[in-house]
Amino acid sequence: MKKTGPPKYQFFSHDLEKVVKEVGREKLIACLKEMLLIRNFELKAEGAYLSGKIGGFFHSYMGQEAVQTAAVAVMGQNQWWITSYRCHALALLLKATPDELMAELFGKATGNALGRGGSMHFFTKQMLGGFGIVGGQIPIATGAAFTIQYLKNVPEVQNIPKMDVAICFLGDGAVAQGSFHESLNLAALWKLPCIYVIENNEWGMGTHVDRAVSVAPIAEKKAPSFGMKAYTFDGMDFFNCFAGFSHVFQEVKKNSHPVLVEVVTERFRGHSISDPGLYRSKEELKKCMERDPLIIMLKTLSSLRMITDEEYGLLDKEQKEIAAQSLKFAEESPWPDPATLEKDVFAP
Ligand SMILES: Cc1ncc(C[n+]2csc(CCOP(=O)(O)OP(=O)(O)O)c2C)c(N)n1
Repeated sequence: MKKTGPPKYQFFSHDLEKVVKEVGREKLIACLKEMLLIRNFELKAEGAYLSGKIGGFFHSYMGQEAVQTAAVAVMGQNQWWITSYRCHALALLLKATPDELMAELFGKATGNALGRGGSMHFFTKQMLGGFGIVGGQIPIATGAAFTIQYLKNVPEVQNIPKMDVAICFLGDGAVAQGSFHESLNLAALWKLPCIYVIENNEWGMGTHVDRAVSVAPIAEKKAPSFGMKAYTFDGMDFFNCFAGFSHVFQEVKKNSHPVLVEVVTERFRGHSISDPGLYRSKEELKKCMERDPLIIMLKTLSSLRMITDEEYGLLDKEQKEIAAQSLKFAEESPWPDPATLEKDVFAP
């Protein structure tokens, strides 16, 4: 159960008109499409899981779509990206195909990790992984940021892509881990271009953030102890996230200094698919789902006359079809050959 009411947040202040003008209709619609793909992909996969076609873990990103969509739209694919086990959206945004991701959930040979990783271990060329260990990705992001800085001084090193920043997504539950504190301390000390993004969806499994983290707002209170700047965004509002990430990206590129961002968001599902979510009431859940990031974006774009309900319906239908096609691809794909079991296993 929640211990207290939600803390009051001072969100990054943005000028909607300016953001819309800067981004333009085409890119905004493309972002909405990406959010619809993430939602429909997970809905389809969830259905397959519940009918016994997918096994293992499954952590839904539903409710949080605006956060990573805005971050990737701002910073582009050509950065080092890393996140926790809640990694379906980031992989889609970094252009892993829905087919290879669905096949990975099914454990098929055509999967993103050849069927060996499952839901928690998606990756792309720029995405250093989904991570099952809470906080495990934070030192790795710090190392990626170190690489960026190191390569600036050693231009003769080749074959390592040159990025501007490393972006590390983590949950509010990971803030209490030692890896968070050690990483942020080193990043600040060595002035590493790392953007740490706490996606505060208020829950770490069934434990409310108020019972797990001693201060709130988290970024605002924690960042000064590392000599870092803090920002807080409204994670349900794509435009606030976009404006906030734009500001932070420019700042980190200019100063080569890490920043701590807290994005206040909601997860619409249980911690994982096997969690019935008995720790929050139906009313609480209903209330948080009223701020669906997809609907907020649709309403904002409609009010600006950039989209009609019919156009939204068509976009949604298109993304549903892509998700359905990925399901078909996964179902029809072959199982991995048991003879390859030891391939790519490095430990003796
Ligand atoms: C080191 C470690 N401790 C405990 C766990 C079990 N565990 C898995 S997820 C989780 C909650 C993490 O919550 P949060 O960081 O807020 O992320 P969210 O699930 O809300 O995205 C815990 C305790 C784990 N995987 N790793």
